Amino acid sequence: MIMELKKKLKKITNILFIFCLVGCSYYSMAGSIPANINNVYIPLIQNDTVEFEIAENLTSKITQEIAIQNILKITNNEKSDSSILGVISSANDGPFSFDSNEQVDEYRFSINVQIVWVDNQNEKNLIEKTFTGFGNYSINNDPSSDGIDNDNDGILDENDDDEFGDSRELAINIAINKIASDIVNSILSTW
Ligand SMILES: [Ca+2]
Ligand SMILES: [Ca+2]
Repeated sequence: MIMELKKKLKKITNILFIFCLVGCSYYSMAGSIPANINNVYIPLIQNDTVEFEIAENLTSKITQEIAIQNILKITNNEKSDSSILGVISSANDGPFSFDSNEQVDEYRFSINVQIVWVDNQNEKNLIEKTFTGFGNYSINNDPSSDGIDNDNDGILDENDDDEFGDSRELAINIAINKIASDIVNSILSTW
């Protein structure tokens, strides 16, 4: 009787083992993060534009988002499992819409950044993509009363806790936050 039970248990264990094997290989085929990637090194993003401090702010925002989401361990060691490397290729700031007197009503600040997430051991790019972020603002009015949905979230002016402060600075931060969250979502979608 006991022998029979042991045999049964062994059978179940074997089945579970096979399930695990199938399961694990299924996930790797579905394009999960390679098992060798546990941490990420994020050096200062290169800034090919004249816009001051955006590279510093974007680098720290990406680092912060990854830490908050707890996806990968952040390391300062270049010999990491993976690295996120970026180049801000453009930062444009220009008229976006005009009023009936042909005066600029709305400006748009937009940033383009090329990002690669590299698997250092296999020298393979896990993500290679250009990310874009923008924020709209008025130079005549405060973000909380400019009639512009500055961060494009569907909530306007005084109803939106995020719409306050220096209008151009806000637009830049909105663009940076959007890019950082899109990068983190891209990493998550490779899971
Ligand atoms: Ca808003
Ligand atoms: Ca506003």
